[in-house]
Amino acid sequence: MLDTILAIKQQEIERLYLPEAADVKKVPFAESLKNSKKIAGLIAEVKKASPSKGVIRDDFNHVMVGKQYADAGVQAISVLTDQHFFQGHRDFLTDIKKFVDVPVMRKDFIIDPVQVEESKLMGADAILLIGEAMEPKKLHELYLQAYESGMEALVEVHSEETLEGVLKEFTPEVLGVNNRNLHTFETKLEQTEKMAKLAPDEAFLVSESGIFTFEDIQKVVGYGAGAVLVGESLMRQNNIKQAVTN
Ligand code: IGP
Repeated sequence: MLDTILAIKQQEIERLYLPEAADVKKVPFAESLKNSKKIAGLIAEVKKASPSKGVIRDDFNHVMVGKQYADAGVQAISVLTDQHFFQGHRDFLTDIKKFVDVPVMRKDFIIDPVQVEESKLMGADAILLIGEAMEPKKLHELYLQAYESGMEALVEVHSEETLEGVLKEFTPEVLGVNNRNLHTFETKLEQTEKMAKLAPDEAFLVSESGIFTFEDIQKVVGYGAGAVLVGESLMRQNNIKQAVTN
């Protein structure tokens, strides 16, 4: 699946045109996650659909969801901007960013410098970089480009092998463990435990995917996660604010 996604991304990159710069103010991402007073920081994801589940919410409105997350006091908002597989759009991020004060991260398959530039123009405070999508050296280059252009990055890995490769090259400030395998969609929270054992203490750990209950949060925090990234289970709530507060 990941290979198919990346092949389509490559085609999109070839015909990409850059948007006009959004007039927004940068908000610190890592700092917001680290300063959470709750058991873990929360990155809430604006996710209309996914390749494994299809459309998650029929009455989806990206600005409404983003505002509700911000009102509920989440530490950051992740916006899926991939159109082809997740039914997102880059305008979703720009629109949401205008209405909220919390940091907004762009969730997409970023594999080329032009997409980093695009993210900056869209108004993103942070971008996702996926370890499984490219060689560690390239990942590091895009990571540095993000910070040089005033953004931050969440570096995500799924497997031990990928993490080891990344750590040989550099130590990301914020390290995400995707509990879901992007090739098979199999999701196991224990993936966070495995990666936590390999991760250096300086990397702030985020556990991503497959988190549905408070017990799930307690579990990954026990493994060493300082924050969680939650999409589907929040998107299915009738009352998002209440769900976040609980
Ligand atoms: C959210 P979930 O199971 O809570 O909906 O997962 C998020 O972790 C998931 O959307 C995700 C993702 C990704 C999507 C993690 N890494 C990379 C696209 C690309």
